[in-house]
Amino acid sequence: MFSIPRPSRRHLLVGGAVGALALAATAVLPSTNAMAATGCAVTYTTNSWQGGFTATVTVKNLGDPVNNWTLGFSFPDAGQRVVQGWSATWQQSGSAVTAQSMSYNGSLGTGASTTIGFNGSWTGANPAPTAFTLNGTACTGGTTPTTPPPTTAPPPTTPPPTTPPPTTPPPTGTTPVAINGQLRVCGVNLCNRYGRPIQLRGMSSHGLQWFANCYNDASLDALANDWQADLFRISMYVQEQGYETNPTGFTNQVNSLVDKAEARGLYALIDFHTLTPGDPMYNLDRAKTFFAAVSARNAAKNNVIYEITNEPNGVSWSTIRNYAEQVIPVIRANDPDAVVIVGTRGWSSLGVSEGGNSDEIVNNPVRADNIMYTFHFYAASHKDNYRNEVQRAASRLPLFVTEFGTVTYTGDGAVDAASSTAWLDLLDRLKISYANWTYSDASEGSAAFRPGTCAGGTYAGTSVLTESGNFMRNRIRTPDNFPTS
Ligand code: IDC
Repeated sequence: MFSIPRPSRRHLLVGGAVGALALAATAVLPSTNAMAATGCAVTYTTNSWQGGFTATVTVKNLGDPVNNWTLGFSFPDAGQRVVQGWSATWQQSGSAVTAQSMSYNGSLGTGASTTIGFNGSWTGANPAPTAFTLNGTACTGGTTPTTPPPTTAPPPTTPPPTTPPPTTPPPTGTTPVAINGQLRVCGVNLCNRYGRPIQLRGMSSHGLQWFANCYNDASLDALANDWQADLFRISMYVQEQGYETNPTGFTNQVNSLVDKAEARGLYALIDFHTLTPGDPMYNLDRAKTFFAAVSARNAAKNNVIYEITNEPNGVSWSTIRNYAEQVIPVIRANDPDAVVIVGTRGWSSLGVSEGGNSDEIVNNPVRADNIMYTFHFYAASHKDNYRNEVQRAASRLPLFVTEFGTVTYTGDGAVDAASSTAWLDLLDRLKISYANWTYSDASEGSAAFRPGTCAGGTYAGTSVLTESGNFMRNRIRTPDNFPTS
């Protein structure tokens, strides 16, 4: 399917809670450097490519409980740099690196662990650091390891294993997230970890409050494998019996779907689905609470994109912008490198449905980096004048079609195949990412599955699909050809 170089992946386990763990790790990964320690154990894993890498660092506290902590290590090569970190405050001076805990992950009980990470760059070579400290205490046992160093022969009573114990296989490297990694906005495009523009194609859930039974392992397997999608939009309505009625329950439901997407290498678009009332300020406090929770919980993942308001309507662009400038910092405090998408005026029509156009955004953009703007359309209702505005705006603003339908704006009616094709051809040409409304079995023309499909539990193949579902599966299944260098 994809031809890509397998990312080089190195594992290093430094320190172990007990000698047996250290020995087991040594047996599994002969090149690792494992020594016992009393204070802490650190796992440092990188995904590296020419000139860059992503490091995932798990810190386990083996000493007394701490309320805040600083991890320290030195890069072995002078050309290694931390570029942007997450889940900690990262600093580098010469080759010395420190990562200071955040408010939400500072407390680490005895035996507790937390995962932090960073994107880095390298020039000469990219070896893993070999020594770590936690609040100044060495995690390695230093020069007096309490278990024999790896070169010491095991005692004769302990024969070396004849076959290595099972290990967690590295990612195969063929899923959308494995290939593209952490995304970021570059110019007007969404770019992958190689800094190259990509287009993500996928499906939106329906309201989680109504169609929870459509989102499970089988349906997400079908989306990833049968549909070959890149993206799953998680539509969490705020009103209409949504988030406002049970913040904790809906937050947990969203997080669990983020995990299911991650397990399949899909990007997860977290949609704070405001609709009525149309003023996002009505939900400002809820948005801050919700996004603080999901961004802290998912900060270390590289598959999450945040959509902070679905379809503002009946409000000015300056109100939407004000909302965005209050919600984005809440996300950035926890997850500084994630892409954030901002809804636009007139049901995310760039203002067109309320008599405006994208100039109001270009002239008064949201003051934040790494953001995109939402455009939505329903193909049977929105045609050439909308397409012309998207084409005009696309050279000036990073756009993301987080929702569209093949039918009318009611979500129902017949598929307009001609207009849908014109739209998707345009989005493909401009490399604008999209999610189709909906991956559900709602009794309406926009739903991909026939009514009753979710109760039946079979999602793959075409026999369960509506006309819209069939149209979308055919569009989404074509190869992505993501750039790999
Ligand atoms: C529609 C659903 C429909 C539901 C209605 C109200 O398809 O079943 O009764 O919402 O909650 C949007 C919205 C999206 C709408 C969709 C179709 O983002 O929530 O879903 N639509 O009307 N904007 C334009 C169209």
